[in-house]
Amino acid sequence: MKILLYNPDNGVTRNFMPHLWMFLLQALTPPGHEVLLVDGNARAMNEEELVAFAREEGVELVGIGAMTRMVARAYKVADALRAAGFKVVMGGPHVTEVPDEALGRDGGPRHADAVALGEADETWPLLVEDAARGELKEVYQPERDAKGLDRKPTLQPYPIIPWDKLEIEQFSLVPKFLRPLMNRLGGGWGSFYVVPIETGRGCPYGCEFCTVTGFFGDSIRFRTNESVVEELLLLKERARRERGQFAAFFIDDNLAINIKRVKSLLRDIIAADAQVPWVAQISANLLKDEELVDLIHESGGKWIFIGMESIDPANMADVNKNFSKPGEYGAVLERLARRNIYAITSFIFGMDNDTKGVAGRTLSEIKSWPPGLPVFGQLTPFPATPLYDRLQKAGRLTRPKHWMDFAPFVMAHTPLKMTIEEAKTEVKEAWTASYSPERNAEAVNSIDEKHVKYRIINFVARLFFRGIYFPQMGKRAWMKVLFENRKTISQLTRQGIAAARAAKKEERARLATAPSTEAQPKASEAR
Ligand code: B12
Ligand code: SF4
Repeated sequence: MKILLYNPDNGVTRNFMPHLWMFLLQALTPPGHEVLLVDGNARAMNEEELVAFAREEGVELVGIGAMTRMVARAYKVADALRAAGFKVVMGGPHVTEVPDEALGRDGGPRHADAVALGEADETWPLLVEDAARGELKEVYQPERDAKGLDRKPTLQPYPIIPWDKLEIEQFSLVPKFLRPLMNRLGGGWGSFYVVPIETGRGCPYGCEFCTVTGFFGDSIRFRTNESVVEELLLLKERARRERGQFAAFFIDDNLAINIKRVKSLLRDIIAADAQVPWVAQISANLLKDEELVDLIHESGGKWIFIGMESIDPANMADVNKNFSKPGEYGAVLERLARRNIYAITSFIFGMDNDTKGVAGRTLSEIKSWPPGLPVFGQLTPFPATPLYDRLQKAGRLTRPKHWMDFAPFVMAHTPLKMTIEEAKTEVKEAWTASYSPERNAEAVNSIDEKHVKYRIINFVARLFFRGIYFPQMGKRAWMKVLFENRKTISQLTRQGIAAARAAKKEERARLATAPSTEAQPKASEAR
């Protein structure tokens, strides 16, 4: 049977990195079936084009996965495919949280023939075999334990995702028009991939707005260190073979949730020489451990995503995230920066204690920290979260099915101390000020005691992150950004050339003063 797995485009981050679920389910598909992957973020197709593609390819089953914010788009695609006679199964967080919607059991139209609820690692092979026999059921759900909860996959063993062979050209982060130039610059920068790798699942913290504790459970399950190390070695081998740049995004919700275990993983990565540059999500409270931060550095950690949410402790208490202390954020970021590790700091506006001016207050705090990549959003009640239930009970949801008419950065409930419109304005102000050419220059200059490569990396990352709020997908948009930031670009170029010359000079001096065996070519080579 030919299966198509489809991920709808999110309209924002586009091809930032592949979605793990598609590659994982492909690896878990029983032998004898062929799986095609289409990520709408990297390969845009409208409904008609997708239907035509599925027909041409002779697809017999379509699997669609979606987060809440893409689910309306996912339903549209599913409707078109079903109207054309294809069997459609949907999975992922949203359908798990609101399964009746996809199946049309809530009075609305039906969008899927079947849904796979929760973690599908063990149900997917059964579903595929049922579909192949023409016996697809409506609902696939993990078996239940004695307490009536989903029995979660152990992640041991974990399937091999062949990153060394997979076709991922569409996910290169270097804009097409810049590739020839970047190739000429060398260093493998003509292509740059970020690849998702999970090392464990589950989070016990239960923050009020988050779906993770509900979906993956509060008990954490880890892959073996060996299987993670093997996956990293595949990436490293590909990077070497293709002379390209590959980074890993450890997508665990909190990589350091078990300090002892993460240290042992990082030590094993170092021992196996499996380091690739990596990014991971770690909460601020776990980054106080100096030894951990040393290991992050030694194992290739470059950027840490920290869900800071708010600089107001009252807001943190409101959303059950008291374990993360705003007063400690500065010290945590300094600790990372001392090892040249920087942070992607995520903030939420529109919390119940937020008032007008929250953007300005947050920005001035951010400016007192080492330069990171701040991202901003608004508090969103995702279905099946404690936040959703609280707001619903209080009658505060203004758009209870906000996902069906998705509006970027528009809240679905009214915060207590500001309006929905004000919250949107604050988010916009925060993005605009954080990635303005002036702020980019200021951020880069604030680390002028560091090697120029760190300033360049910081600057390039800022240009990409700016694109999350101000999409800059085409050549024109990029040219505009480059033009606006021309002063910083020429400053960094001058500094980069000077640093390269100094390094060469130093190397020549070193060779000149080195013992003759090292400095002189061997007699055989000289001839
Ligand atoms: C990586 C990630 C991202 C990446 C996404 C890009 C990418 N290429 O992956 C980035 C960093 C960009 C991102 C951004 C956002 N994210 Co995010 N993200 C994640 C994260 C940490 C990991 C996703 C993952 O790969 N998980 C591992 C895989 C194996 O799990 P899975 O996807 O759930 O798939 C399993 C099952 O669901 C099922 N399955 C999934 N799809 C399908 C399809 C079929 C057909 C079948 C049969 C089964 C199936 O099978 C898989 C194996 O069991 C999750 C949290 C988490 N732990 O999952 C949040 C999460 C998905 N994100 C979330 C959110 C809210 C966001 C943002 C909206 C945040 C914001 N406010 O801006 C943005 C929006 C993104 C966008 N622009 O659209 C929420 C989604 C909640 C919801 N109900 O939709 C999550 C669950 C985290 C949370 N805090 O609640 N995110
Ligand atoms: S926000 Fe992060 S720490 Fe809080 S429950 Fe979700 S995954 Fe866990």
